[in-house]
Amino acid sequence: MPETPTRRECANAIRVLAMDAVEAAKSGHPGAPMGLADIAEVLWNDVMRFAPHDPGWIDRDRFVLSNGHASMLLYSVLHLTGYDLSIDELKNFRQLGSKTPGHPEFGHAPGVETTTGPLGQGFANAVGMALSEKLLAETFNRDGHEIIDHRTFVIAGDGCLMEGVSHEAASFAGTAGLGKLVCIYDDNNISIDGEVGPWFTENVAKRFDAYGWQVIEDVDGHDADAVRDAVAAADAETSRPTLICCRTQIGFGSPNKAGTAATHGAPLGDAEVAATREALQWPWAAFEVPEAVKTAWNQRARGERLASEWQRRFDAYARDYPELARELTRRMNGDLPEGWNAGLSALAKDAQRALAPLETRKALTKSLDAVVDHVPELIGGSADLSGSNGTKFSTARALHIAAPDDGVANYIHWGVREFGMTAITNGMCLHGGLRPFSGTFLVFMEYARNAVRLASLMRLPNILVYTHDSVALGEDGPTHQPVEQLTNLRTTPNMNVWRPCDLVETCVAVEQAIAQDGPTALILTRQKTQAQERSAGAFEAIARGGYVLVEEVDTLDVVVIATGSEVEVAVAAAHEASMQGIGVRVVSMPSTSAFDGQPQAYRDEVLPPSAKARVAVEAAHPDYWHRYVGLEGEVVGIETFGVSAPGGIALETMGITWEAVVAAINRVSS
Ligand SMILES: Cc1ncc(C[n+]2csc(CCOP(=O)(O)OP(=O)(O)O)c2C)c(N)n1
Ligand SMILES: [Mg+2]
Repeated sequence: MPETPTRRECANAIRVLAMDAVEAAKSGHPGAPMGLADIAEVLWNDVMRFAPHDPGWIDRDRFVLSNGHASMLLYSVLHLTGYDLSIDELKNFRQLGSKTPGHPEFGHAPGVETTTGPLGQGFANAVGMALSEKLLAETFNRDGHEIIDHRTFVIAGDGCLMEGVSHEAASFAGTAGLGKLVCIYDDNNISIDGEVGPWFTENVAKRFDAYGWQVIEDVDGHDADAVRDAVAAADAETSRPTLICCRTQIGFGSPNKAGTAATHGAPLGDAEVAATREALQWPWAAFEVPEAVKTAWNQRARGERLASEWQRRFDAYARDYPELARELTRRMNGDLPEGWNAGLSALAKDAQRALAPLETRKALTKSLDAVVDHVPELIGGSADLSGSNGTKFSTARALHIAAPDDGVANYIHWGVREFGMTAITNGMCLHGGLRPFSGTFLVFMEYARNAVRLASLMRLPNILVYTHDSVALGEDGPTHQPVEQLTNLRTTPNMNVWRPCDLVETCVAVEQAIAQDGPTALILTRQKTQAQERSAGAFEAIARGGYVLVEEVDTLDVVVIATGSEVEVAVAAAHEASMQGIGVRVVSMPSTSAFDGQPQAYRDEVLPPSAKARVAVEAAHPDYWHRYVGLEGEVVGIETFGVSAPGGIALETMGITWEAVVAAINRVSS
């Protein structure tokens, strides 16, 4: 091989590494990395600005591999360009404890910006990253100081562009005018079942054109110059996102399997690997990359240059705008400002004195009003239910609605796009610098479900507001009345779930959500709830997720656990039971996830192991509560779909009444 390898030779390094790693793992997806290798070579060697020695450099271009099954493309490139990802990690592709899991996972290999694999969501994450870049640039850049100025690149395959979430996100990105977002479409005409003709025929280019994107069609994805020219055209367009449609051949280089679905998700096999090596004129052994190719790929020196050049510009910015520079650094580090929660604490104290009934969704608005000005990185939104969700705080400046003079947007009308909204806000969390919260009805969490799961898998500090949290929402009926969703959220690993009962608990829930570095679901009522009286001790204990709210008599006969709007039901039942001579303790449990994280001693104090007579009440599926009430306990819940009727009647019909709780108390105590 000559001193300077050709571009094709550099790209072939990706092809063989991908093919070899899949062979070694005896599983994986060689086809897409082989098909995309020429494009990746152009992106990493010519186009993107990044710093392998400093993967967290805040002004790096972001890259998302939305077709996450092509993970070996990303791992190969990260290895070759000089990220801290050794060849041994590539040899350990898909093995336990490696940095190279089957699909790219955030937090494993440096340079992996998000977890992808569930098709289409990476695309939406990229939209979120580009949106964050735009909003942060508007907030922090000053004349002559373009301190935030990076692009977001995403590669998406046929699968990603078939998935509905990419349609939602593409539509939003066009509307939002994300000029620094570039999507490269791997148009290889193949998905798992074969040539896509029978199931994917629409004109993708026309669709994106209709979304308001610049579309560059018919690019030969194996022609480096053509790809580079297309990216240059994308760069030149500043007000629209760009889709570059690249025709590629899946499994490029494999003499007998290229262009077929056989390369999609299985090792090529020894014979075909050998034949491919031959066809690519790549005589080197598995995982061996010749020095000249390594040198051509290594981007460490360029990355150091780019990052230090940016650092010089940032230092100048910090001299001219020291406060802005400090603020940007704080926000990108994910630190909260000094005293950020003072307003919330004051509101909670006032509310504890005032004891006014209120919908907990309206309690959310009050809580937000008490905190948003102190935490400027908060950015709200709703999927077309702003008024219903209570997400729109009084100083909200809505994207594309607020006058430019009002300042940078801190509120987004997401339109009716729950999945897109959630996957996009995941991308915003990944980008850093903004803290999104967004709302819909609890029942429509399911539309967004897999993005909720990925927020949890990645432990992103995404705040998910879900209102109209039970059959008590009333007349909209069973299609809108959640039953099984709370259990679903609570059994999602890493998810923090809060279902506060009144304004005081809502203040605490919002505070905990903001303080978290993982995801939180805030579950709120449509209807008014009573404000609960509390001792000073109970007030302090709310943050622990579960605490003794009411102790009716001296003897502890029965513990009743309740959340949200059913706390008042439990309190009424406890009162009645005490008249009957049964000693009842009411435990308010706004957050099982927070409560479960408390020391055993505290949990035993609230739910004494000896107190086996227990009742839980929640207007939702009962099963989750058996872990708190045990086999001897009872749960007053809802096991069927709801009914179309006014909220009070719906609750009564579904058996969520204080009388039902009293009956259960009597049964468990007898
Ligand atoms: C949401 C989701 N559904 C299904 C899958 C399983 N799956 C993985 S790749 C794939 C086909 C994708 O086709 P394409 O994007 O064209 O990939 P290519 O075969 O071209 O590499 C499917 C169905 C998935 N990963 N995510
Ligand atoms: Mg395809």
